[in-house]
Amino acid sequence: MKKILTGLKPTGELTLGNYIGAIKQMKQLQDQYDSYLFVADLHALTVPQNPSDLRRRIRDFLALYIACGIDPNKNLIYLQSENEFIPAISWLLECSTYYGEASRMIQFKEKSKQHSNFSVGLLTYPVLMAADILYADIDLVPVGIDQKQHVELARDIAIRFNKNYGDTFVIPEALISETGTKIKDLKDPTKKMSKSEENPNGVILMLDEENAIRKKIMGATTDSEMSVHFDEEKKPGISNLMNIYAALKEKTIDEIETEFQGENYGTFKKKVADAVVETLLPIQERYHELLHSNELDHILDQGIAKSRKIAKNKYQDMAKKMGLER
Ligand code: ATP
Ligand code: LTN
Repeated sequence: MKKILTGLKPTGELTLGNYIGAIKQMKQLQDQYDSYLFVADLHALTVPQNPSDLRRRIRDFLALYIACGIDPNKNLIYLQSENEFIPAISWLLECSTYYGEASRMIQFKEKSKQHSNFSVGLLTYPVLMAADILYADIDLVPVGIDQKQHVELARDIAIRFNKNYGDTFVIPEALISETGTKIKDLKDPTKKMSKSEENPNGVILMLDEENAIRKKIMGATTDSEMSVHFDEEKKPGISNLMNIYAALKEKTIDEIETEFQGENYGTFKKKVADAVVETLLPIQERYHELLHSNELDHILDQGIAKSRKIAKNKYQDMAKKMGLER
């Protein structure tokens, strides 16, 4: 069975866009692959973090993903920072990475421009990401298009290491999902629904309360035509609500057009709000249950034990090949 790995950077809050665009797909992938899922908490440190916020977000993210249906029996789940062999492997890989390669990464170029003083970690970030992937002989890495270049760097490093020291790593591939529907901002449906958006009324957070969800959907920007008809150019607001409804109810756009023929926007929006509430409320309930039990710790304890064992073997193999031996 092929191995797949997802890394979650615990920054920001998860939105309905993340759920429909990424988490739902992950639930399908976990049935087809040997799946690894980890919180990239070491990666979060490349930019300044408030320790107590970071600590809370690490648990929050995990609890939410599991509450959404990421199954601990189908995924090896762990925290990156609890596996000390990963940064050790990263160092060995750094010594097989050219400065030119690392400094050419688009994310590094952009982020280093935003700050006058930035950490060396921002430069070595993709090498640590290569370690995350290569230690476990991962075949496929599902990532957004912004991370594709980093997976390609991991491939280059792996190919070089294999050439210099003998077969050590599986060469991973990025899995870019282009098919997922992009959910748009409810207030400005020409923009992506994004956790970094300043106007909270356009964004549904996974942990929003029922009243807030209903208010945001009832207040979504639409048009003056009064027909539930899909046209992303002319009717971006209604089309976005139709996409949300389609994804959550597993219906086609045609079916939705038929269902709401002759109905007004108020009736349609109420149905969309019902669908979102019906989806999110049980997830939130499970999330709170997880946060207040020791289930999360149990899952992480099991995950890290396996992950460390695999990483330790890989580290020892690499170190030996590189001449680090008594
Ligand atoms: P930001 O909004 O700050 O750019 P983000 O919400 O896009 O961040 P990421 O961590 O980059 O967060 O995204 C995680 C995953 O969720 C990616 O696979 C991305 O494609 C998906 N995703 C995020 N927002 C949406 C959205 N509005 N519609 C569909 N998929 C989304
Ligand atoms: N860089 C990714 C998070 C990440 C990751 C990984 C993803 C860290 N290590 C390994 C896939 C595989 C991000 O910013 N979302």
